[in-house]
Amino acid sequence: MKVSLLAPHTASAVREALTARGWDPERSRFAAVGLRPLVLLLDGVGEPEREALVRWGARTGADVLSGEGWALVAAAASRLAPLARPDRAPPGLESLTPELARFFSTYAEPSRCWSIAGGEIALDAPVLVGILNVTSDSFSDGGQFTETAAALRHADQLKADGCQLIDVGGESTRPGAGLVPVAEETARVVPVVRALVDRGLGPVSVDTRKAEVARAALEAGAAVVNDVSGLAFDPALGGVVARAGAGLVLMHMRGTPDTMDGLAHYGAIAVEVAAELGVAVGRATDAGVDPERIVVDPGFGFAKTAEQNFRLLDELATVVGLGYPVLVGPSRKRFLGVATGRPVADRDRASAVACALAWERGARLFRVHDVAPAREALAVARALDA
Ligand code: PMM
Repeated sequence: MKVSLLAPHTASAVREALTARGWDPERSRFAAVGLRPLVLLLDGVGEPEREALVRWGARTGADVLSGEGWALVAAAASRLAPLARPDRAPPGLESLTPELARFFSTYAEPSRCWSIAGGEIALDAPVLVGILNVTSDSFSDGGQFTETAAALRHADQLKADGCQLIDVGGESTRPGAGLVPVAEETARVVPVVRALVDRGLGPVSVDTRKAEVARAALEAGAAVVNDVSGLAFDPALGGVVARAGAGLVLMHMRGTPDTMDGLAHYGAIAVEVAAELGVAVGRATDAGVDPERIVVDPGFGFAKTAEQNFRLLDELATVVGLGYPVLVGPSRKRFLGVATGRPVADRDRASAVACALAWERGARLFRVHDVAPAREALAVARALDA
């Protein structure tokens, strides 16, 4: 007898072992996904359900830890899947099936494309989002691209390096930054958005928290709105996005750039960030935004300490578990400087590594200043599971 340890973090190891032994590919794929371990934390569980879960765990061999109002269940996905099926849910656990069914449907079949105004972006391969800041005080490329001509030259470079979406921002969101008036922000971003679209450098995203700025940018041809406040800043923004049929990035932060550093208090950061993003998704769908147009972002550097950013990066699967495509923006941020000792102008290698680690954990879109190194790092990460 010979023992081989199959790599448990990838479904390919089991799938290939089974197909090599004569199972058909579809059955092998299904079995491989089912064998992967899952740990689900259920909050808001009533006492009868909690007792029923403990009994079910004892019967099936799934691990169940629980306390008042919560339960943590751990087992292979195939063992937990019946809990999500109304026809197979064990007695006493029927009330858990709707939420678990929602989780399992996107776990088994994650979105393969993102709908934006006038088109779609495929998510099978990493999507590079190039940053084009037209602010006078952005922390990383401050003031360099304030002129439209310079912005266009930079956009040409981002495209040549392989980015698929250009994110134009006219308001710095660095810690402590104040508000830019609507007229000034609009005057910064709209000419650049229009010039990019006219030159065929789209699709273009506008990085703004404000409905008026977004409306003007969408009229100028932007296809996506990237809101760092997750629709918490301007109640009118969701409706503007919905009416334009634009894509929407909902980023997590707490407070505003001038108050966020004092709000970096978490018990379990990934679970709390995912829950708060879930609330942002609710704001978007209540405003009429189609779920297929929504992307979520954990908001690295926004109301998080360096240590918390690393925890969140490592536990990104919790955010992916919300069921929406995930965008990450670690580019040149302070936590990468803390780990590497590098100044802001020398963090593109660290940013590329962070992107590759995020891809492994389920992120699909990557907002970066320097596209070329991130694209290479992601090409290597992607080659592992292509
Ligand atoms: N970071 C910044 C600005 N906008 N948008 C999203 N979706 N995610 C981010 O992480 C993010 C963002 C701040 O960085 P910058 O000033 O270098 O653009």
